[in-house]
Amino acid sequence: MTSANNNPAGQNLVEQSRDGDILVLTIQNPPVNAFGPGVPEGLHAGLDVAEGDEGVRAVVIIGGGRTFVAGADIKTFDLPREQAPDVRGVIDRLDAFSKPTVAAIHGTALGGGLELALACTYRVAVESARLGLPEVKLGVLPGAGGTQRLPRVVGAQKALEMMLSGNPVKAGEAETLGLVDEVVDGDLLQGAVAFARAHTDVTPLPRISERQVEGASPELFAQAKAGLEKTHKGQYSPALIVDLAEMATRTPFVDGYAEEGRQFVQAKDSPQSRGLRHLFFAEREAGKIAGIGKDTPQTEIKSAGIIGAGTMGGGIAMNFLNVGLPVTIVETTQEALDRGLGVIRKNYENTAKKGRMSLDDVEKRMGLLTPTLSMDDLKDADIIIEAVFENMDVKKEIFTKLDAVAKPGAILASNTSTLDVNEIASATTRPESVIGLHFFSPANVMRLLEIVRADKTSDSVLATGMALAKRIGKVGVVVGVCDGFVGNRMVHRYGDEARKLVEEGARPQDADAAMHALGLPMGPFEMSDMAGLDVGYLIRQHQAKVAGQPKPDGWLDRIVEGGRKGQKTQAGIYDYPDGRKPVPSASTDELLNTYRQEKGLQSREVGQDEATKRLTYSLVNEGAQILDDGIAQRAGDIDVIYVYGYGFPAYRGGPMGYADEQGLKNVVADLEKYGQTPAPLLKRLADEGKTFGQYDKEKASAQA
Ligand code: 3H9
Repeated sequence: MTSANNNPAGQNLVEQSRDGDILVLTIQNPPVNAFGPGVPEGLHAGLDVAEGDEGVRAVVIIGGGRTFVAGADIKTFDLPREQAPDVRGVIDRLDAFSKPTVAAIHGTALGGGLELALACTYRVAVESARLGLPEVKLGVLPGAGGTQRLPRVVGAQKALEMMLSGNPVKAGEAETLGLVDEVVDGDLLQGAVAFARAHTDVTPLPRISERQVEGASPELFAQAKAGLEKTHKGQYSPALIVDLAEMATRTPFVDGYAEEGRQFVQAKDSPQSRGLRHLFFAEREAGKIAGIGKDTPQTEIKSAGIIGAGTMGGGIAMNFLNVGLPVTIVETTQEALDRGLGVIRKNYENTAKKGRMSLDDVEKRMGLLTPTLSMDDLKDADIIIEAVFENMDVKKEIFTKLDAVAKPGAILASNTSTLDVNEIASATTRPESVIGLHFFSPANVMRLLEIVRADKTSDSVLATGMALAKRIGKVGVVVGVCDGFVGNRMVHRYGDEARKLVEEGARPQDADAAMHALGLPMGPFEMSDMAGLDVGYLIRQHQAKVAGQPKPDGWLDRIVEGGRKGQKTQAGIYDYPDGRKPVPSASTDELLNTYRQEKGLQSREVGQDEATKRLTYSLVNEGAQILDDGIAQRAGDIDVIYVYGYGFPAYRGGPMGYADEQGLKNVVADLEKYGQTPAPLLKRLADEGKTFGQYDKEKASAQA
């Protein structure tokens, strides 16, 4: 079968068949029937037949395979206009078509898929189908009539909700909203044909484009605009969606539709959309592991064991309980166990209070959790995840015990965030079963999972880890063993650069503001305060001791020595008068003044542009080295890690995607200007005029 994304233009990807007086057009463009080249052509060919044959009294459009049309083919967004599939052309034709047309929906009708359905006279769907306009998630707006037709069907408020969240509705709700005319029980095609046949005599044909929008008021749009500051800060396309929906309420369809077409093209060509599209594909690529095919055998995971009921262990346990997997959780004292279980219960009860879960569900999940003080109780677990504090000796001791207790074939995982998984594995007689699963805190919320492949981790264990990530709703990314793996290794370099900026004269809040300017919710110092300053402090002290160097005496060390450890002590680099919100600290200013004087440091004004570049490019530079070291498979993987684990805005494309957008030559020039040495791979790509995106593609085709 041809894939969704490589059909030469002109190919007809729509099968025609007849059921008496009904012409059935089946879109065949696996895997998701994207509206790519060949689909408009095929639909036009079908409509030609329907038009020319008096025996055809109605048309049914259905998707072959697992879904209706899941949207425009995102890969064609970069094509020159004349090569892009003419989605709007076929939609216009359907809107004006002289015979009834019925969209028969299963799987998902998303984006251009739903727009296709909205241009048909009627829509029927199976109960499991979902319908939505997710374009906002790609930095664009519905561009084939969606902004004008959806409000005319579901009303302005619901249309805004659907288009701004990008989330689909289920067929049942769609029927209540009038978006679906009938939910078909049984065979979709038969149901759709019967529906079409029952509507062959309707005149005039109802057309959504001729309807008026209901439920619109100027306040609704003003409120929607105001809300964007919170939900879509810094983003370009959401405000356009609001404006276009508003236009649908007061202008003829054709005017709003023409404006939508113009705005779609602009949004599509924006760096924000390029960034989000890059992330869309990077996330899907990240799930692929070079050399490990879909047929790699996997361990069936029916139960999990977790060692440690602290914040991490508890959060990890919740992921498994949420998908119905029983968990045995081990602690060293009854008190710690009770505390851990109490926190899990409280988390669930809070969710229930917010109405996002029933109390019954809380009990169901808690019922799957078995607390114990004995590691022996882990003997039946299919996977065991160690989540105790970061100490190699303790971890090795635990893995030696696990080796004795765990059943053959069980996966032994460590949630270490920095330690050498090879060394941990060496404490067992089965290093092939050992893997790192680095969850991010809060582990029940953060979507990232770094899957650490140690030297001897078997392919099967790795493939199981990746599948497990998907099952518990995480985005899994494979990384190699090194200090800090991908994310934390980059953060270390970023932290170094942030400290340097302050030494040179920036205030901590300036460095943080420089990253807010890029769209990060937190800058480096707000992040350090949240994580706890003592952790980095202890690492620096330890490293110096091991290296036989004098005790570190940086300004940050002095802050910690003054008892300010971050948010948890309500005082760190910032003050926390209300417990959570950082407020610039006079005490830190004073400490910095003294420090600079003592060390004879010259203070200078550091501009925001310089700070943003130095901080961001320190991430990019370390990312390039990580790539060259083979710790990450792809630059795209690094972006996925940094977006899902560290809050880098997806619409900037992640740090590596952002660097591509800036031009690697410029990145190198800036690094050099500010005294950082560009990583050899970065330098080479810049010299060759290439991007990280090209690097990933070339590597993938060399491996294919
Ligand atoms: C739009 O429609 C604009 C219009 O308003 C205006 C037009 C003028 N294009 O996610 P999966 C690939 S914007 C190209 O792993 P799942 C995907 O890369 C679009 N390719 O499966 C992957 O490839 P590979 C609005 C696409 O079952 C494979 O299909 N629509 C597209 O977990 C399987 O995908 C959207 O934003 C696409 N549109 O989830 C929907 N979609 O195997 C985006 C998927 O080589 N898609 N691929 O890695 C989705 O949300 C999910 O893919 C979907 C299936 C829910 C459909």
